[in-house]
Amino acid sequence: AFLENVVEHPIFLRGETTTRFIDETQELFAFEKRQDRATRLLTYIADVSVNGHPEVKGRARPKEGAPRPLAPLFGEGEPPAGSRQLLQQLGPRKFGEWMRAEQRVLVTDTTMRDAHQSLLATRVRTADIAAAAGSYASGLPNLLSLECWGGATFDVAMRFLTEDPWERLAKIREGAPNLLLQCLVRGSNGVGYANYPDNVVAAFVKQAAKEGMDLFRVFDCLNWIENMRVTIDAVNETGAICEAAICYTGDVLDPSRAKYDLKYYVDLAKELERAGAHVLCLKDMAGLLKPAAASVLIKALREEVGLPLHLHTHDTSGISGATLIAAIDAGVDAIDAAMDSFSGMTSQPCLGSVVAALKGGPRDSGLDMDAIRKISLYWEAARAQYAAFESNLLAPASEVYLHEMPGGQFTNLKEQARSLGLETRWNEVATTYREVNDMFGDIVKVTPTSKVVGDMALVMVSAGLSREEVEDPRVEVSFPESVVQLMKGELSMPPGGFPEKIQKKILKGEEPLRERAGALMPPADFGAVRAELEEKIGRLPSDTELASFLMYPKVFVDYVAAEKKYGPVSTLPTPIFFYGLPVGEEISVEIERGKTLVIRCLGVGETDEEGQVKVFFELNGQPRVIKVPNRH
Ligand code: BTN
Ligand code: 3PY
Ligand code: ZN
Repeated sequence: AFLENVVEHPIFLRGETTTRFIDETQELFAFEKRQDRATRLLTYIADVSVNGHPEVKGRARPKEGAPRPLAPLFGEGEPPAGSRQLLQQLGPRKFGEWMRAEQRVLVTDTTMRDAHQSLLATRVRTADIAAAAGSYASGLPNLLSLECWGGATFDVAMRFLTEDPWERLAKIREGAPNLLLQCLVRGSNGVGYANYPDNVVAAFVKQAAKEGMDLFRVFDCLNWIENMRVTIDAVNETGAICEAAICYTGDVLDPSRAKYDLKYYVDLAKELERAGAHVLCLKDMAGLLKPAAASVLIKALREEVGLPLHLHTHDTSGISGATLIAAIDAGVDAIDAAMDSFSGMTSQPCLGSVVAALKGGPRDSGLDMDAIRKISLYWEAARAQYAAFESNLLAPASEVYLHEMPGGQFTNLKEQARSLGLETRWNEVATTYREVNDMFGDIVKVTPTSKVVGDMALVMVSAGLSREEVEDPRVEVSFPESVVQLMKGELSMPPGGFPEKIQKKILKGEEPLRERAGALMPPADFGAVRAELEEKIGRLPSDTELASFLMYPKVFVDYVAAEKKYGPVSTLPTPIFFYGLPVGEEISVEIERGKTLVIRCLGVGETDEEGQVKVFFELNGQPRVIKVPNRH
């Protein structure tokens, strides 16, 4: 091993060795194999430096020399008391009453969840998210909440970022002890894409509340309240705020979309109030709510129900700022917005601009413009690291009123279409998406139903199938599995069911469910599942690990294996995580509180006959050599 280290050392290879080479080059003596955390982390850095990260392969690279994001702090010591202390004081029911009585517009910042889900394929890492928590806590203590968890973040954290979503929650909780933390839960689909047994969803919610989640926004992908009750009840057992969401679709002022008229929304709202919600959310996931419709709908909802109303929208059309102002004039209690540098397009409206528009008026949010600007600058620098995940969407698009795709899906589906060679046929995909919606009975499209409609649209465009052909019983169509699941009623059920003819064809004679899927599933036996997981990971799993496994059995086990191999990669700065450590550069990484590694890369050797490459490091001043395969 020693000789190998000599002949492969960059100094040796460059022919720059002197008589002092062996005496002065301590890393030549580094060949121990202890697989401690530091070694695993070095192995990861070596591997990604040599091979690159598969997630950014072939994609745009961040600009050279971009500044490292530095999260600002405002003031010294403990942050001022905020919405979280108010919740602890009042409890969730009274907190809702306080929201409703409040004159100020209450603001939720979505940057940590929906904004990057909608702009950067959910790829923003814990390191960048958690770093900002203290900035919000000290600079914007009168925010209503930070939406920072749930939705697609849970899956993506484990699947693509090799990190634990619960660790993210813990770090945000620690950084922002004064603000409500908010998450998105897909009713009985949890934070996944399928139905789970009732006790799994309930246990998940309980665990999240225990780990510090304060506000659960609960929706169902077809607005089916039966599918939301288990989640609503579970939230109400925890002391957290239960915010029940109605997904907005169609156009409430358009008589040709009468299925989704004012009565439809008001009835749902009343039912959710009866179901035990503390807050009502109007969730406009695609950004279809036009200003005039917002005026009418918000007024009606606030007149007909006693709950505070929280509006969520997306700026895909470019007009959502006007929608927010109309909603605020109509009396909406709270709004969602994204920090300026993460706003617009498929994301939420621009937080700073909305706050500025309200300044000095009767519904002034009270948020500090200077703090907003500084926090936005932080996010701007953080965003620059994720150039690989930027979509090429350059302008707002009124075509959203045609296809009605949720903000988070729009750019994703475009990317999927591109990978299928349909890049130049996007207009067909968009039109077909709408046709599938109409064929399925004009349904709510939000995760997971939006994915099903997207799957079907891609199949039709790729195979050149028209709606007539798909509906024709004589034409053989191979339907995606997700479409079969939807038509069976496994995700949720639309009021009045799916159109019978197409449902029959898709199910090929199989009967659809007559009941809620979650009620038909046997409850999970947590003891048995825990034992199964222990067997799989070779140690006793924690409660949060069990909850992850119940949501995503395979993704979680793969994550554990990757973490075991590579160590705590979530602690690496984002450029290092995706691109490795450039030769000559040094980083310090806090792998746990008080335990910091200082890592410098000294050089990368040649590839040997076995295809292995040595990477030379200095770890806390000590030389280390790591061998990794060259996979090029
Ligand atoms: C996993 O194994 O699921 C986590 C992904 C990490 C893969 C590492 S990143 C550097 C190196 N390059 C690869 O292609 N794979 C590894
Ligand atoms: C999700 O379910 O992830 C969503 O963002 C739905 O809008
Ligand atoms: Zn959204």
